[in-house]
Amino acid sequence: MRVIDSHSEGEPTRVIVEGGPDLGTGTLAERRAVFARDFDHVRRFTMNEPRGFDALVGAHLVPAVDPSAVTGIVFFNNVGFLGMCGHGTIGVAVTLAHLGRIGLGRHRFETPVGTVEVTLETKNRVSVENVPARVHRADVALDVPGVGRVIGDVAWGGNWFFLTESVKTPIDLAHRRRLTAEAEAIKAALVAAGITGEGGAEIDHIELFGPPQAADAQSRNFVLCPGGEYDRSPCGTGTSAKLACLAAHGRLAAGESWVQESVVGSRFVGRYRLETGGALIPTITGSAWVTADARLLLDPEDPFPHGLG
Ligand code: PYC
Repeated sequence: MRVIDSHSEGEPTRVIVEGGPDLGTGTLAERRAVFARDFDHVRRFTMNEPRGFDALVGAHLVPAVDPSAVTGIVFFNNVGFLGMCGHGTIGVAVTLAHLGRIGLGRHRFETPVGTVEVTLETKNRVSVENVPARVHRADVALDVPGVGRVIGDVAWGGNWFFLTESVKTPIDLAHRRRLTAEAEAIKAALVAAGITGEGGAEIDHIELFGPPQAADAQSRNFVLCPGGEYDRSPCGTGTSAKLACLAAHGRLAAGESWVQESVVGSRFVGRYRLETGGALIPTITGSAWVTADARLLLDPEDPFPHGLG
């Protein structure tokens, strides 16, 4: 299997460019289901140690349904599959540019949760106009063992998030273990309280916010991903969900910029527009850099053919 690795503002993406599974010709959501049902061993092979590690997000490129789109993408991680992935979309765009498959300008990518519009501004700088974001429940109060009372919103940005400013632990790498434990406790409390996204969907990302360190940023975040690792970037779908919350609380107007710092100090710039009918369309801008063009190998005698996990 040939893969190209990159990182988007610190968060890694591994794009399968040759040797990935044939998922058929259904919708992207159907092809994600085929991947999960028939090829989960490929996900584990690509993501797990010793070839991968828990923070890595995978992207499998498949032919788009709509011929006006450059590619379809199925995103996955160390424990399963994602709807959309903002940092991963930036990584795919920079990877396709690296391969000479796209040039500067606007392109459409299909994902299991909708089509996104990607603008390659330079060989590294990308804006992603995401699927519509929305708040499902605002100002949810939650009593979290070991953390205390937390107030937050449940919002969609391409994945489901619980977003809160209640946790007062400093958002920096020195506190990453405590932040992880607090976010995991919030996730468990949401499950215990029966709080979900729409239609009972699991809230699989927890996003904690604190003050920024840079004078020109608005906020700093820590995002717990489904597999227990934290996002090194500010999280594209998480920043999209944040924009929906800011709009719902009257804290950010359409067209204004929101500079979201990550726990490592990298940043995405977010803004949104409102469509006729009210849908909130976020745009996230950030950069990615290619780090490897590699072949993943499997020795038939390897006792752990699909890795550990
Ligand atoms: O950037 O949307 C994102 C993302 C989701 C999980 C990790 N990164």
